[in-house]
Amino acid sequence: MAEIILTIVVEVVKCLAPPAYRQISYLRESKYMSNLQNLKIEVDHLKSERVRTEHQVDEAKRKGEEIEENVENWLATANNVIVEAVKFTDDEAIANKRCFKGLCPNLKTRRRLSKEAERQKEAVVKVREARRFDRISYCTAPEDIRLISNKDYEPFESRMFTLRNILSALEDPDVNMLGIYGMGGIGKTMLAEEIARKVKSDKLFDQVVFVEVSQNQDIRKIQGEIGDKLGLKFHEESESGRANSLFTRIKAEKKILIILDNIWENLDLRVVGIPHGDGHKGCKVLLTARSQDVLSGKMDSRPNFSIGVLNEEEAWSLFKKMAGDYIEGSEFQSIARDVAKECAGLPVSIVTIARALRNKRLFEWKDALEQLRRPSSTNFKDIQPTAYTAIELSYNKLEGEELKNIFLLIGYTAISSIDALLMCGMGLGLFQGVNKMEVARARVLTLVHKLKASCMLLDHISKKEEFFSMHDVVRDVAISIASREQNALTATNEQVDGFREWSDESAVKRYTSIVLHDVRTNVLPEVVECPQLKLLFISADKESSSLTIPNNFFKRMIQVRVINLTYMNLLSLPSTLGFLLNLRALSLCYCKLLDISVIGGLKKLEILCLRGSDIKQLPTEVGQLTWLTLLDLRECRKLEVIPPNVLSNLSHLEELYISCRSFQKWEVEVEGVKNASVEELKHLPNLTSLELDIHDVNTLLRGLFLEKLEKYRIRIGDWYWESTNIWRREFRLRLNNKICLKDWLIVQLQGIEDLELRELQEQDVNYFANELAKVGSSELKFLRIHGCSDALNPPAESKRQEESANDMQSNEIILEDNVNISNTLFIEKVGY
Ligand SMILES: *[C@@H]1O[C@H](CO)[C@@H](O)[C@H](O)[C@H]1NC(C)=O
Ligand SMILES: *[C@@H]1O[C@H](CO)[C@@H](O)[C@H](O)[C@H]1NC(C)=O
Ligand SMILES: *[C@@H]1O[C@H](CO)[C@@H](O)[C@H](O)[C@H]1NC(C)=O
Ligand SMILES: *[C@@H]1O[C@H](CO)[C@@H](O)[C@H](O)[C@H]1NC(C)=O
Ligand SMILES: CC(=O)N[C@H]1CO[C@H](CO)[C@@H](O)[C@@H]1O
Repeated sequence: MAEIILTIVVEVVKCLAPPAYRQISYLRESKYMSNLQNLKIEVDHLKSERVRTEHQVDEAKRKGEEIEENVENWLATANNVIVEAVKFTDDEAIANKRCFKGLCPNLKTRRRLSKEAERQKEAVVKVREARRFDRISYCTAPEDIRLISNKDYEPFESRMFTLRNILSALEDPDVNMLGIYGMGGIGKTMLAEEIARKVKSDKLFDQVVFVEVSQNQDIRKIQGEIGDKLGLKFHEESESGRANSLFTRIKAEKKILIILDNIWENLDLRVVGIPHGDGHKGCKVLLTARSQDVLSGKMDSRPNFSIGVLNEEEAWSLFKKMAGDYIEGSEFQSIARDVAKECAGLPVSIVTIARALRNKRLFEWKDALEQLRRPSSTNFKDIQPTAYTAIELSYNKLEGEELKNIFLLIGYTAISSIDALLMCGMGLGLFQGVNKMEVARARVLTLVHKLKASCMLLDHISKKEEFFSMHDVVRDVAISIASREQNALTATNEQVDGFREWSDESAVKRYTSIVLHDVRTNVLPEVVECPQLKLLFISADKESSSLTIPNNFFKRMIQVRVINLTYMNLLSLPSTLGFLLNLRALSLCYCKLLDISVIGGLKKLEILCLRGSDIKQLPTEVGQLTWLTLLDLRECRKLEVIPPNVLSNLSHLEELYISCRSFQKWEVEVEGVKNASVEELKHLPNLTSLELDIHDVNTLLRGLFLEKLEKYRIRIGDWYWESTNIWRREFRLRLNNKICLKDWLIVQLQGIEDLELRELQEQDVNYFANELAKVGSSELKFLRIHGCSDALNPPAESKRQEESANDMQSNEIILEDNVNISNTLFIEKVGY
């Protein structure tokens, strides 16, 4: 292009100028032209240099690198000179066009222009030559987006406490790896991010690196992420090579915190290349996981901190923030509060639901509440997709079918005690290769512990080991999975009312479990065809326990193995119950019962629970249930008759509970009388757990040997009967000084853990003391001995005062913890 213009210009000038003048001006002209041409050439060179540089800059930027300052400056300068030169040449072109019309610039101007062209050319060349860079860009650790303040973070009081504890643990020089655990969606990552921000702003660490590990822990990716954040470029291909570079790079940091978020299994820090512990004291690692086991077992982090659900006010405040503050005080307020409650303090639910309802109309809120209150097993996934996915993931990660099945079972049955779980689990045959109750109990405890450690179960509010609870949202997920994978039906009163499902025969036929909670009205059909049914739970509403069961109800559920009916009116127990030849566990707790002799037909029955029922008589037919391993007659306050030889016939019996104001009419001797005798228990070879209250000391047999028992709770005399399950070897005796125990061996003291004696005569106390000293009592955890009643041996008023001044409990001693009592210590303390 430039060439063409030039030629034309030269031609034009030639024909216009007179010859002599033409000569000089021609020389000038050609100088000018060549200057102009040179300028244009140089500008083009510079332009392509600029483009080249810009490409390099773009590429570097794409890699997230920072551009060197001199490069930026050069580009700016180059731009300036190019713009200037281009303007100059453009103006010149315009001037030339005018020249066609006889408006050529005069000589003087032309000389000036020529000089200017030359000057500009030199400037351009200078700029071009100045382009000498060692490099265009440099790597930085880009500011981690997580470390930028998050306005969504809510400083909840309940979390602040944990946060402060974690921060102070991080300052502890002895701590080098610590963990946070909690269920999916509880906000572990949020908290970890907040910690990262805090330590960064408080300058607790020079560097903070946050890496998401997640399920399919990919070592290369983890290395890459840490490397990126430290501005480290790996030149090695192999994992171990990269680990070495990373190791060296991290060691160069004086104080560094590495947060590994969302760990699912053991992650070998050395394989990744993270120095820790004595390898590099300045490097601390913070882990988050859903399972405590991963933290303390596999990773051996300590201390570890758990995060629980938000309290109601915190939940509400988060909910408002997400749904929009306008709901406070608006017509939405009350329904919004109800919706928020349904999220049960789980942040992931609160956030997703509140966001989804933002700016929605009232009827949409109402609909959402309805769905949340009664999620059908199939639509739950749609109501709370995020929570669902989070929890389902944890479910999928549970180790082994047994654990998964137990989790689902707890979910859809809403069982909350070890005992009930044991009964159902045994009844369903869930524990492979286990046929002893004691072994099964240990298994159940282990499984429940694992579920708690995975945060799929929570500690019960009572904090007792025999109970547990499940978060509502987790339960909804369990029900949903159980419905899909196992055809389990779960419904509560509202859903049962006008229950249409019964009429869908093909659906009913597929059910393997039916669980109906708090049923108020008689909704059960006369017969249900459930050939695959394994488990049936029906609990009536406690207040209106008039719920009955049609006589043919059980007729077509021949495979059923577990039946649990609670608070029902079973005065006429359906005869079809007796046909259930596969039934292993039957629980009729708190039911109205009259004649239960039909259960004599349940030949395979292993577990029978009649706790809290009002039976007056244990039918003789129970004696035919020779496979029975567990018989629970707790709280059967009306039970008057246990026929003789029924208990003794139950040769497989392993656990027997007759307590809490249950049967008291034990016969003193077997011969010639009609009620059962305590003596019969001696004939149960496999009895390992026994709970027994004996009111009348006279019915007590001599020598109740308990050496085979793993666990017992035996109380003789007047006691307050609390209805908790037994967990250890406990013996309580209150004699009221009625009889003298000398020569009676009542209980095997070996291995006893809890012993309480009241109102015994001195010789009896001595007897126990001697026995205890003989067998040793290393397992004794609780010992309480009260002396003889004051009526018999009244201390003088003055003496009593003096005593209570010396020893608050006068002649009572309570020793907790593991005590090793020697004979003398024992006697001394008692003060006899
Ligand atoms: C039976 O169901 C009731 C109510 O759902 C429950 O409390 C109890 O633990 C269950 N018992 C067994 C043995 O499953
Ligand atoms: C004891 O069990 C046997 C079967 O083992 C049975 O025939 C007998 O009737 C039972 N006795 C009583 C008193 O139930
Ligand atoms: C008692 O237990 C032993 C050992 O577990 C077993 O061999 C035996 O068959 C059991 N006896 C009865 C009557 O269940
Ligand atoms: C068992 O004892 C109760 C109360 O003493 C008595 O009413 C009942 O008749 C006895 N049982 C039998 C089977 O005789
Ligand atoms: C605070 C906390 O939960 N600490 C526990 C962490 O794990 C160890 C076992 O590794 C327990 O002993 C701590 O009690």
